[in-house]
Amino acid sequence: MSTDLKNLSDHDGTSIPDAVKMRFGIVVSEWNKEITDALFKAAYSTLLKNGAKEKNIIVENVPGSFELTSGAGYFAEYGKFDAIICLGCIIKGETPHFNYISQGVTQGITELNLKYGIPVIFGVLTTDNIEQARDRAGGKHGNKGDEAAVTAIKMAALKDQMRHR
Ligand code: DLZ
Repeated sequence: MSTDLKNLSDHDGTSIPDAVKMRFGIVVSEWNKEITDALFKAAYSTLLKNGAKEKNIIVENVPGSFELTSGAGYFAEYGKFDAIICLGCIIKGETPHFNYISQGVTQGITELNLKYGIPVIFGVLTTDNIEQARDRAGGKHGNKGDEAAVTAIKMAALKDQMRHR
């Protein structure tokens, strides 16, 4: 196995489009709150850092990662957003629950992307333990919330660019 693990949040800030006119929805799962709070804070500040206005960032919580699909679906159905960011953390336990929740939310978010044509971003950690989650929520492997925000901005800009082509 490679030991050359790079910090996943090492993106080139200069290549991120301006988010000043973009509107975002963020759905945050309450399970493993220590982690999802850290993901949220990073995502929110990355949006602001790239020009998004506070009034254009709408945040809602859902109980667990499984509910991210319906939460994001409500945003897509009833709101007007350039991108929706889903943040969650699923940690392996003693039962196969982990697999069902992970599969459910992955498939659910994929379907939302196809159904609504709005970028719905998968900012969900799926880890073996809390340490791996901490490493990816502001630790040695960066912050997945930051990456999710960058992805949201890039996909929203890409959609806008295609629409005006
Ligand atoms: C039930 C459950 C379990 C065991 N583990 C997690 C987890 O690690 N991360 C997470 O986000 N949610 C978990 N949940 C809750 C489910 O996502 C969901 O909220 C419930 O099954 C109710 O639908």
